[in-house]
Amino acid sequence: YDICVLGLGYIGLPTASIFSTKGKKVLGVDVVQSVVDTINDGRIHIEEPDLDLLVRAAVQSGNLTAAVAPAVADVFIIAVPTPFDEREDGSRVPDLKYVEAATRSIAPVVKPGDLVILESTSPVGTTEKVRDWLIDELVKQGNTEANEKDYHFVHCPERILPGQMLKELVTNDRISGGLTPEAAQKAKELYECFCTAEIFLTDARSAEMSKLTENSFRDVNIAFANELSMVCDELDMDVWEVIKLSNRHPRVNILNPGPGVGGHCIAVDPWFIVDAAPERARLIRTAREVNESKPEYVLAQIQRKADRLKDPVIACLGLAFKANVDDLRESPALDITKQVAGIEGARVLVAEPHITELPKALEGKCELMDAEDAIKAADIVVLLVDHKSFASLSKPVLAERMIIDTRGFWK
Ligand code: SAJ
Repeated sequence: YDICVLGLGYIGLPTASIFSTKGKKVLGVDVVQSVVDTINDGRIHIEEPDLDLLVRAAVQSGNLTAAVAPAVADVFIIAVPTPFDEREDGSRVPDLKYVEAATRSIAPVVKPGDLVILESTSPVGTTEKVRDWLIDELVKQGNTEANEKDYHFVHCPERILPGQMLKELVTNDRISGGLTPEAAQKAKELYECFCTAEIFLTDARSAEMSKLTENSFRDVNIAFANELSMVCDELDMDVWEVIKLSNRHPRVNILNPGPGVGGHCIAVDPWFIVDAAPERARLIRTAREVNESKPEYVLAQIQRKADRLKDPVIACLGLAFKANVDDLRESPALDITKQVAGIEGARVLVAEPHITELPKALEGKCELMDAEDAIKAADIVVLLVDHKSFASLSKPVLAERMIIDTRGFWK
């Protein structure tokens, strides 16, 4: 193979597919057999606009094959998740077990001259660990001559936005951070086959830190908006009006308050910086705490309205972590809905146009229904996700309901 991509999730699958459509022979590796079978069938196991078409084209071209174990290739791209463990004080520590396992798994097939690229978002220093794990595994497997100089190691973080991944994969600038300049250059030349934007060369640690910094920047800015929304509530003011006016200043661009920050990137990556420099990363940590407190704050708002009614009917609109995606992981909307389901005497209706059955945590506790039917039946309507389809809900019906619009969507 030209390229072996380890991890066929939200990043690995589009990346493997796009390389295949550019004529590269790609082996996609995933430890889950059903994922491998689905892809070899030309189908997909995740939802992302047009990804199905890309994967089908890649598989039909004969250039993309999936398997549960890696094989000989010139390039290995690691795109596995980097989850975290939670400490008692609420802070998070990155867990690199999947990156380590993926790295060690290529030892039997990697050869001198190969390029090893880490795409997974990782704490500073991880590319160096990848190098060390690989050499350690090679030595363990009997290759006592194994030398790090024979391989090229690079961190080339993904930056694509769920919901518009295929466009951003091609048009976003990228960073190629090598353990050596030669390695960075090699990765740049590889990505140039589909990336039409600029690719910047740097060292691996700077690339790792840049990626974490980008997501932390967004988190801090969303925290500012979320804090402002709570301040305005206390002052009995309309935060949306305040933001709209403030944003008319040429150097002010406040983001949107919401029910909290979800997804597996922005809610996670800032912790990797906090973990690396706990005494210094004060603002980044506080921003995380502000954003993490928002679901509870929204729940209290709902509870106060529910307390005024006997057997309230509450409609929760949206479960996804953000608008127009089907991804419910790390979703504040799901979190809040779970808690609403626990409100004494309440009947909870859920509308989420991107799913056909309720997630396990809500089964038997809520009713999944069409959004229009849900608002008609409800006393309290809670807008949790600004899905496009919620824009056209009946205004007269909404006007007669108690509304908690966490996104300022109906303003
Ligand atoms: N959110 C708000 N208010 C806003 C913007 C977002 O509450 O004004 C919430 C969203 O509802 C969602 C969360 O923040 O719950 C994150 O959504 P997002 O659209 O900001 O970002 P993600 O997680 O989908 O993707 C981010 C992107 N990073 C940046 O924009 C800096 C993307 O480019 C990265 O590739 C991705 O993380 C990643 O994989 O790291």
